[in-house]
Amino acid sequence: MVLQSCNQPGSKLNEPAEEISEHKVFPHKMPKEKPNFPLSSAIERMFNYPAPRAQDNELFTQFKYTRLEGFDYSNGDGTISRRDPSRPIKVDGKFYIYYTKRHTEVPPIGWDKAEQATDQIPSTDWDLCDIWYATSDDGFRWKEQGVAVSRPPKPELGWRSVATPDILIWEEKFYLYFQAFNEPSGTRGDWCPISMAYADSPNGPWTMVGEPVVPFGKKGDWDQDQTQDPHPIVYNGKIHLYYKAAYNKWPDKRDEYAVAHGLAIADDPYGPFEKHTLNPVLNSGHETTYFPFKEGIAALAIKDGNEAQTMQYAEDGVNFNIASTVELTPTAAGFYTPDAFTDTDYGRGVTWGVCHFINAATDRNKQHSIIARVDADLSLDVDEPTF
Ligand code: AAL
Repeated sequence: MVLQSCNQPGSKLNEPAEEISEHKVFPHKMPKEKPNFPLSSAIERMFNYPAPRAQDNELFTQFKYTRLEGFDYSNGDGTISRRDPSRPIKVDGKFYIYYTKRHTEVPPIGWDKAEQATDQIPSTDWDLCDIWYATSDDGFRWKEQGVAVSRPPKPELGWRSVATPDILIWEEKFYLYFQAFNEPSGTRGDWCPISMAYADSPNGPWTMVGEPVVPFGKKGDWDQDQTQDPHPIVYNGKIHLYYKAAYNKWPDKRDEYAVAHGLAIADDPYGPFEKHTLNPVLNSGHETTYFPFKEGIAALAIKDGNEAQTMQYAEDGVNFNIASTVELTPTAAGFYTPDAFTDTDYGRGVTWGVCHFINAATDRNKQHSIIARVDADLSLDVDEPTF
């Protein structure tokens, strides 16, 4: 039997809906372009995404997690923690990650009891930490190599904790940006600036600059109390460092707490970093995850804010829009992004990285975090750059 279309005499059943000129009801076949008849707001804004169907959208993905091999956690008793890893880099065929490591006699007592913290008792999971590093041949099995950047003696910047690093490769040298604490994180929040250490090799030795490289904003600015979660990318010939700050009457009124991300740009890894006049540039996301994508920069906003759990894209690296909504997002993710350092004019996207999981909700008395691998499908068909 030959099937006849009921639309028009003689038309084929599989004819693309957008070619049926009188069609005024949303067609059965998803149009690529926005139809020019009235649409509901929900259907209208589907065409603001990179593709109306999520499965065609290059900035849509699901995430897959794998536990890393090679790390000891003291049976999960809360005395050893690893969190906030940098993006992996590959040097001489080996992957490197840098991360916050806490190894304390007792687990953290909690930010709300921070006044009871001592030089041995941590307030939060990222208090009394150093920056460690590990290497791997395959991104799954890791070998912890030792400390990369340790806390300097009191009262030098970072004496209380150094945490949340990310890495930049610039003119064949290595730069670790991180949070430098001079007080336990706690009731005043994480009042710390971003500082930096540099090395000729990914194995160190690392030299701390000992001062803030992305200082706080001036009193009254959104980032007046902190600069956190550095995420550097070479873009348009300059170092673009994305960072986070918590703001809005916090910590006086913790329930009004909000977070946003800013952008600071420099010609040199030592700075000066000039803050973008449009800061903040991302309105949501508790940690920073950025990578070059096509001509622009893509970002993952994880938790916190109206646009939490979204992938975003800015063609100019500054003006971000939602590209997709994603779920089960990786916390504090750093993706393997070799073209973050090559000043690419066409970012290739990412397929895997590292992130952390925290057990705070299940057993706060043994609070600690573990680093995991995350796989994603956010890549374009572009070759991996070589150094
Ligand atoms: C993390 C990051 C920063 C915060 C704390 C440690 O996930 O956002 O590093 O200061 O939590």
